[in-house]
Amino acid sequence: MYIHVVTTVTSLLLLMAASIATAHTPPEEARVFFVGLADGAVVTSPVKVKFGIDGFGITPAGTKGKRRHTAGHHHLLIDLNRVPDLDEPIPSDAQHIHFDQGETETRLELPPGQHTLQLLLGDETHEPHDPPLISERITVTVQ
Ligand SMILES: [Cu+2]
Repeated sequence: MYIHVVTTVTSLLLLMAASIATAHTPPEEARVFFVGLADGAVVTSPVKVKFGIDGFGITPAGTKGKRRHTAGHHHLLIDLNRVPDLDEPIPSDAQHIHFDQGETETRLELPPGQHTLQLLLGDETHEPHDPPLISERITVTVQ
């Protein structure tokens, strides 16, 4: 009982500290995910990829004002072996695709074979949120 109370108070304090520390903190239940594309799917190129988000919003890169605290934009990570540095802006190259306009889907040209896909939300300056909103990394096979 005593331990339980201490734990609860500690997590409450941590929660308060977190919300004071940064305005770019998504709620704990927020998540990003692929819509209609399952891990292990066999697909043809171009692959239609839809980005889902729950508990947080979508807004274009560079958004000013309060909206930037409650929304971000999607990034598609392609064939990455590891998650990029979550304390830095997300790189922009063929393996890190930014959806600056707040797009929620794309048609992706991929060569035949296995590919991994992962979503990572970024803020107005393309930095991941804290905690990051990152999807499961799925593997698809392009025929
Ligand atoms: Cu970005």
